[in-house]
Amino acid sequence: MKVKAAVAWGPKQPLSIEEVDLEGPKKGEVLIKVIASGVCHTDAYTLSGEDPEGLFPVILGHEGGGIVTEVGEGVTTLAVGDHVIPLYTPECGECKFCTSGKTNLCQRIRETQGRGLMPDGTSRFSKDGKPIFHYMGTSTFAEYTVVPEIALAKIDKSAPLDKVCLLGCGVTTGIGAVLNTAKVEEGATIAVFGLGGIGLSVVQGAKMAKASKIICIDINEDKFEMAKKFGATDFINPKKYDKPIQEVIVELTEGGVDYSFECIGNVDLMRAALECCHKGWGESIIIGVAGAGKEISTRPFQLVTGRVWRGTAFGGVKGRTELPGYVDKYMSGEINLDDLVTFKLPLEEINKAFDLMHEGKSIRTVIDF
Ligand code: NAD
Ligand code: DAO
Ligand code: ZN
Ligand code: ZN
Repeated sequence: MKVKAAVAWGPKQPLSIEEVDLEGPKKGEVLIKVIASGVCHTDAYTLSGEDPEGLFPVILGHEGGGIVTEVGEGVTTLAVGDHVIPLYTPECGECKFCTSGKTNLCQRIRETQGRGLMPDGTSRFSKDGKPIFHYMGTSTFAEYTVVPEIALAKIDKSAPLDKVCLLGCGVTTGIGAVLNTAKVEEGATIAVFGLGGIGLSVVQGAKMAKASKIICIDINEDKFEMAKKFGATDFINPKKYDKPIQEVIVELTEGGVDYSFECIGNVDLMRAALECCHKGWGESIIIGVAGAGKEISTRPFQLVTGRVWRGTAFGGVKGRTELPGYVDKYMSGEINLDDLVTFKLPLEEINKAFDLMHEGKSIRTVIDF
């Protein structure tokens, strides 16, 4: 079929809206009509050329919501008409990773997904006979997309897809990092570095966990008002200090925070986030994705003296099992998505969504198909 899609022909180029060919779903795959898709910093990161796994030409997008329109051979858990959220971290339920009980990083289709292909090693998208790569197994910047069955979470049909699409990445990542990865307890103190969609969702998660102090660090002070709305208690603009920001936070908290979260992708701030943690028990969670070739460093004594460094992908959330519950929490008012949608744009204006992100004017722009 012919579908309209935003194609990234190469790094640093604007996305090009065109009609591309999309083959129907093969064995174990599902065709979905994309209803909405958020634009995440990770899409911009791959488009920038900084992503070592970045492939071109590609159809980006990984924060979508859609409706099943066709199922391939052997698909048993989804049917036409089901509402779904695509998962860049799939859940087969059977691989060594899924059955470990220790991680959400299902590896069943990791190798082909990393090569921008469906599990059989080919792409469903093409233009003039030349293949276009899939992105993170999801490619939601297209009117229709093909996704493996194990990479789709079936959700409540009454949930608005133009809101719950944000649960396909940013919001789940932030809340999951707090509840699943850090397991923040009531009364804990928190520092959040970066107040984009991810950082604000960490703030939201910290509030849900009943953290006592939620300190936000960002160089764009416009973000502080929204963070306050989500439950943040203290605000720091590092540009206003002439000493390392970890020192400022340690002083403010009488020894450091219980948990910190890096939501930017800056290795210097990853160090600051670790070093602002309390001696003996403070844990720092890396969420931000750093540029190709970047490395983190600290004095090993920081770890010897009890600080812990961890990372998280998709907030440690197992998508097929746990995401429907996140949607239900939105429907019951326990998760706020509405305030995070700062702009809605048609696919034709998707490049504006990237501009708004780079200008620091948006939290999330949702593409409304
Ligand atoms: P965003 O661009 O919307 O937000 C980043 C925020 O960081 C902005 O508010 C910006 O002002 C702030 N910032 C930038 N430089 C700063 C500095 N030097 N000091 C303080 N603040 C600074 O991005 P986002 O969509 O929220 O994504 C954040 C990061 O999380 C990205 O690296 C993204 O790739 C990553 N990410 C990771 C996962 C995961 O599963 N681990 C999932 C989604 C996104
Ligand atoms: O299993 O090796 C693996 C890779 C899993 C991919 C997880 C990606 C998480 C960070 C990227 C940002 C998400 C948009
Ligand atoms: Zn994302
Ligand atoms: Zn698995």
